[in-house]
Amino acid sequence: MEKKIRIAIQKSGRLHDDSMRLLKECGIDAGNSRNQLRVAATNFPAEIFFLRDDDIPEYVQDGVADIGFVGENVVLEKNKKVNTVEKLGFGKCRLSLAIPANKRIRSAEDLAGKKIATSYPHILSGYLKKKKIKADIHTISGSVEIAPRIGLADAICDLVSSGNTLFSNELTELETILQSEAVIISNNDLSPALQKILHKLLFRIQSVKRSRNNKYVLLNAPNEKLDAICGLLPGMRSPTVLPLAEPGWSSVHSVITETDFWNIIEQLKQQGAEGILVIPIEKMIL
Ligand code: PRT
Ligand code: ZN
Repeated sequence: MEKKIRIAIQKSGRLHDDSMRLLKECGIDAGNSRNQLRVAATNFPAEIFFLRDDDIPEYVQDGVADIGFVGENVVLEKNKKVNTVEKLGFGKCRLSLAIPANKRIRSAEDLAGKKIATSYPHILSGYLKKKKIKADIHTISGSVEIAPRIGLADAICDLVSSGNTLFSNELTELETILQSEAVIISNNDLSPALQKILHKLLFRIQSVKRSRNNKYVLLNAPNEKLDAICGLLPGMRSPTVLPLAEPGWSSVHSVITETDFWNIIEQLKQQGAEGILVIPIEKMIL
């Protein structure tokens, strides 16, 4: 029988939809499977397991699943023996210390002797130890943000993304302990057959990630400006230049990255580019 890689993803919660979408964009169809514990992909040697995110590192360590999609924050907190093999670019957040807005606490050092509520005792104790701060960690599993208001703690250490939760609980961020995003973890002893499937999956994921960060650009340029315009457009090798029916003009095609996108577009316009079209890329294979 053909070997299948067992992939653990979050059953429901913040990472579920993005994980399923990424698999789909990699051509791995797991159907509409939310209510099942596990489902076989129809067109890739994979089985998808739906689990609570907190359990994923242990299942991957123990070989119940071969790989898992989970937040880096969970991987570091659970501290299991697994390999982190790829960052996924979604589920971005930070683990931060926060304090009631009215407290006279200016830095993490001022938390010495104070009580900090968190669901991340392992990461927090490592951080405090490194900074030689002796504080009292109070572990709670949810609604950490209300702990100061009910007198349970002087500060909290929790995940933040937009900052709305802190704001509506009158808490201010003191320091960021960790930047996190969803990652792929793998079991330490994958067989060669499973490693091969993992590489195939990683190759597809990297192509999808690259395509999300890049756009395809088409524009018209007067021939005398071609050098300047091509200098702004590196492309995968170099830009493609095709003559237009109108004499003295060419069509230029290239790929630009999201990060310098507007900057490059403005410079292209300054150099006389016209009719600029920007198109999303579905897959980008190097
Ligand atoms: O049921 P299960 O155990 O699987 O899920 P869960 O409830 O433990 O986790 P879930 O779905 O809430 O989060 C899964 C993962 O998403 C986390 O481990 C992080 O890696 C990632 N993630 C990204 C976040 C956030 N952003 C986030 N903002 N996880 C939680 N939050 C919470 C945070 O704890 C706080 O309560 O959202 C609130 C803050 O958000 P803002 O936007 O108000 O700052
Ligand atoms: Zn959880």
